[in-house]
Amino acid sequence: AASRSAARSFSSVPIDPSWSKLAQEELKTKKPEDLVWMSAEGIPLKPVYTAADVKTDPGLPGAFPFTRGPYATMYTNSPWTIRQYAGFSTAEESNAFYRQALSRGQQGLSVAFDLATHRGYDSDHPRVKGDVGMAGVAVDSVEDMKVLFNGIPLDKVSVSMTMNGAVLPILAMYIVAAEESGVDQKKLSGTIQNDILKEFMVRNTFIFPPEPSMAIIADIFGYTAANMPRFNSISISGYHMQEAGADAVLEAAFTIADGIEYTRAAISAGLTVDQVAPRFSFFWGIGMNFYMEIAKMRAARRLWATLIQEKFNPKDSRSLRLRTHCQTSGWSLTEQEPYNNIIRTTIEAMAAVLGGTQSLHTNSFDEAIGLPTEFSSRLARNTQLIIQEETQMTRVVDPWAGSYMMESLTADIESKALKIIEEVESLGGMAKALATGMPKLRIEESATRKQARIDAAKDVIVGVNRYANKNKNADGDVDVLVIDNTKVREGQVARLSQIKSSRDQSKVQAVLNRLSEAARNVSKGLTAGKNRENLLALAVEASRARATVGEITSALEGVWGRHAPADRLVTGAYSSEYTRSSEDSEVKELDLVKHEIDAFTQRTGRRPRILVAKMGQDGHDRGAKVVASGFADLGFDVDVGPLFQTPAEVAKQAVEADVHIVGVSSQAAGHRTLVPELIAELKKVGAQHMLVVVGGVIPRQDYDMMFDAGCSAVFGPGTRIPAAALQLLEKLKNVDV
Ligand code: SCD
Repeated sequence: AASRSAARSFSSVPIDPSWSKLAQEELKTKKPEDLVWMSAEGIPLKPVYTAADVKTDPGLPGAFPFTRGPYATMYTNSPWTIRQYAGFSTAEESNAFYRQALSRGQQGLSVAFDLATHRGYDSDHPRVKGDVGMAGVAVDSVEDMKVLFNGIPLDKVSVSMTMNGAVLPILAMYIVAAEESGVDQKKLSGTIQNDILKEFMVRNTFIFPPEPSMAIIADIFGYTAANMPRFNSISISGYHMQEAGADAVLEAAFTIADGIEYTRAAISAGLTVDQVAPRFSFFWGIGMNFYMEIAKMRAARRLWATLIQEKFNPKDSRSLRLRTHCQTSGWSLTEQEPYNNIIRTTIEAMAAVLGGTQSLHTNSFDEAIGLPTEFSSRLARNTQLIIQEETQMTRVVDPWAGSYMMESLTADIESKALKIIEEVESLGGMAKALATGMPKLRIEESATRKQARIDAAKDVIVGVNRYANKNKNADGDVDVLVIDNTKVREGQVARLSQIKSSRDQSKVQAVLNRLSEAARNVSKGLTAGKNRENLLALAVEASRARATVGEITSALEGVWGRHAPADRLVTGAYSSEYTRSSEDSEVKELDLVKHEIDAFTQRTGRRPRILVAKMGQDGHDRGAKVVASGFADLGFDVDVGPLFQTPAEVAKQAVEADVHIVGVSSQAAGHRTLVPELIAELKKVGAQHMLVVVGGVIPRQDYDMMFDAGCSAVFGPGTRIPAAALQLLEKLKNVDV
């Protein structure tokens, strides 16, 4: 314990001496340095800041280096866009939801597609049985897209689409749906996420390998620059890095480094920085560390302006202006005492607004449990309306400017992030850095350390690791939206066959052949517009001819293949952080786990072995990775299955590795279909003795269904890793292994 508290003292952090004298009287035996708090980013927050801490003048909003905001007048002239991310089930149902939201104060749309669509599969593909319509809306063709926006004026309402893998068919279908409703693409305003680098890093809804994926992005830049002047061609996203466990510095650094890489990709494709950068946009996650998040947004704007100026010397000042969307942190929401999430979201929304966001999504309080209902969506939207219209917060631009603390923190984040950006650049830029695995591992290590701090109650989460309500029913039952996945799928399958029987098949085939030809030319290194066709232009033609998402994807996949990532696991980070952060009693719990593992090993001749599996198209793997790292550090043998498996594939791997436990991680509602199938598959191959446990976002209502199917345990969000390990070791005592 003595060495641990020594690690917490910060005698090198400069503290104002006059203040220290004043403070000493109140502190009695403590020292002023004891009040310094070290953030996850490794930035010390001091109890008091003075003018001596401020080294940088932030300048004016709307002017280089844009620390204070991309626009001069900001919200005083035009507030941020209230833009809630939504989509579920069928295009009809999502359309009705959008229209209602717009009538109740929402200002822009943001479409969530289902995982089948993200990964370029039509709804009738056997791999996506559990995914259709679940975590977003199912879209297979331009006919679905037309229904999705029916009655919504696309020349007036800006539409953001979160799509990265199947970005060509989806953006193409959006263009064609608008065109067939009488709106020319020139008039379309909105944003396509189109950020593949972070998919390879953390979000995992890629389809093709990195090189052709970057070619797709460059083609989209080229096409939108020429034809869609009001459309943002990319949303360079740090949000998903934060959700995967990145701290604020890692999030800012890797995102800006991604932006630099995309600018380079555009220039190599023959475009100029000023043709593309003014229509780049960004996307931050906003978590609970209030000052840090505001400072991150200010620092990121300054970094972008400075680095783009330095590296590409644009003529148009709009190329230097970082405009961003923000989303409150999904990860900070808890399943326990879900109404606390309303408060968390409000505080995070305030940080986004004080940080100067252009567009904002506020989470619904029930998102750690399941899909939001009409009630919870309304509360989430009203959170923004109240901040925008009741609080007068919009009356002043960047009110934090000149705060000793805020300017100092902004500069600290800037300099720390700059170091990481330089490290990425020295590896040859983000695409090359990604190939080394560096960014992914840094984020996973940060996530694992965070989990250890939470398990040790060093990072407090009210209602989870402190002040937990012993009365489990105190909050009553929270409703969640339940999707009838089978019904959505049947509807989609019927529409698909109707489209396929009514279109001109030879026309479809001809354009798909041209797509494959263009894909081969991409592989040969030819450039769009010069010696090969633009992929998005071809996808637009294909969509007009009623080719489907799956068909357009297959035409490319036939040439490029589907990307299968290699993976590495973080080791040592969990146990070291846990030991450093814990009180002695909690460290003893680790000894207890080790003791039980030894007993198991004595009894059976080998260590307990667990396969951590992900099924369906759900690529959210932070939970799976953290659990795998934690269990490995505790002394389990851990196998990590590849992403996107079918239940049969998981059963096969479990048998081959002869594991004792299969741990399924589910974040996107696939468990209802996939877990019972897995248990059936295990029986089929004679592995009914294996314990199946499931963890992740599992609504309370589904627990009985999981137990009835044969699960041994369900671990919701907030489960401490040592506690889960002890529970499993206890259960293994009753299993003949
Ligand atoms: C703005 N304008 C002003 C002004 N402020 N004019 C005068 N004075 C001011 N103070 C003008 C702008 O120039 C612009 O005009 C117009 O008003 C709109 O403002 P904006 O700032 O461009 O705002 P908006 O249109 O809302 O665009 C914001 C972004 C855009 C640039 C950030 O990219 C965007 O909306 N992104 C949203 C991304 C998103 O929803 N992502 C969801 C991801 P011009 O147009 O003439 O310039 C969800 C997700 O991934 C979830 C997790 C998961 O699934 O994994």
